[in-house]
Amino acid sequence: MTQLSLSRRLRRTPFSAGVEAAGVKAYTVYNHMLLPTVFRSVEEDYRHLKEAVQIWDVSCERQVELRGPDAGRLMQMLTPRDLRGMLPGQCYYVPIVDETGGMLNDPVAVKLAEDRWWISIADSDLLYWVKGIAYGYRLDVLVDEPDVSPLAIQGPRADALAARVFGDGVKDLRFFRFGHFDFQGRDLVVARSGYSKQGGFEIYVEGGDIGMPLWHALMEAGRDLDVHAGCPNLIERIESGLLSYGNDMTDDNTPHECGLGRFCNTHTAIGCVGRDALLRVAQEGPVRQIRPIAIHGAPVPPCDCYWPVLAGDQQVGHISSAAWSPDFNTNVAIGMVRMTHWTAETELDVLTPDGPRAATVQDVFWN
Ligand code: THG
Repeated sequence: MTQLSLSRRLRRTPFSAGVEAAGVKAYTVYNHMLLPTVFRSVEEDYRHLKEAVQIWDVSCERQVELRGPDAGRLMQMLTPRDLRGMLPGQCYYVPIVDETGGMLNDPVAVKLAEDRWWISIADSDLLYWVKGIAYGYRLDVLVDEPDVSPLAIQGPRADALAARVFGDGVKDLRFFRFGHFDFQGRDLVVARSGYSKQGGFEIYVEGGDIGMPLWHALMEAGRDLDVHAGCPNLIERIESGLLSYGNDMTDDNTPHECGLGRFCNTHTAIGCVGRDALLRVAQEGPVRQIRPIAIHGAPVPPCDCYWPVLAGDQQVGHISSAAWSPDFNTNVAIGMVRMTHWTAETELDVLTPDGPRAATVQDVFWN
């Protein structure tokens, strides 16, 4: 079996001791930090996530903190989503684009106060781009990566578990809103959000020292709920259409190609550095776009490179993520498909490492 050589560059997290004690079987590296990918098996973890509740070490969702009078102005320079209506206490899923309109990241922006934001980043070194803009425009803002490590509670029993540790008030949180909750005398930001469609919360754990105490408290409180250590699940996130930066999109894609046009208000997002470039695609629409694709036949192998998508002998796109779905009894996949072939029910072929497979463009994701 191939192994990953651990070292200081592959940063451990405040919860690594708990993750190891829970028997983590595999990791990936995300923002130069360990991210568990398997505990029992991807399929067993999937079943448990959909039926019970899991605690996820998603410390790798690092925060880029903006602090100072120009924090809001800087945040709007980064994204084509109009942030003028956003209030403290809200989280927004925001495409981040460069001057060509190319995707640099797809984080969750957390507005703590008018002059203080966290950008909860996906896997790219966004800090340098943000620091460069702040410096180049001489903005009055501090940009850094604080000691904040998200811990997620995900699954249908997440409300029950969170209430036992943070009190019933946590159940009143609306989707993509956060509140402040006490844990052992510390004030923690807790949001109703997370990288699954099973529901749950994300705790922005400020100060690594309370990481393991919180981990133990959640595990103890959830014993009778059958709480397990878990992690973002490949099958569940493809079924749900949750995109993965670096897998399903890169700086070669516009937000519109990624199906993130609904998170763009390019006309009114004044100040966004990619605005001029995006005004064109916002008007014309993209010529290729992310689509849910069912790949027929037996379970496919892991997708660690683009798999060409063909119409006859012409390439019309590629698959970037794929997995066997036990619940839908088909291989679920995320692909980028040209306009000529992106209509639902279009029959295509996918060149998998196991050979060509019939596939069908879906109308919507599976969940
Ligand atoms: N939570 C937090 N930080 C993160 C992630 C997260 N950073 C890395 C990565 N995940 C960023 N990518 C995503 C992708 C999708 C969503 C969140 C972060 C997401 N999307 C929902 C959807 O598309 O249905 C909701 C979007 C909305 O309606 O606003 O949740 O998971 N902290």
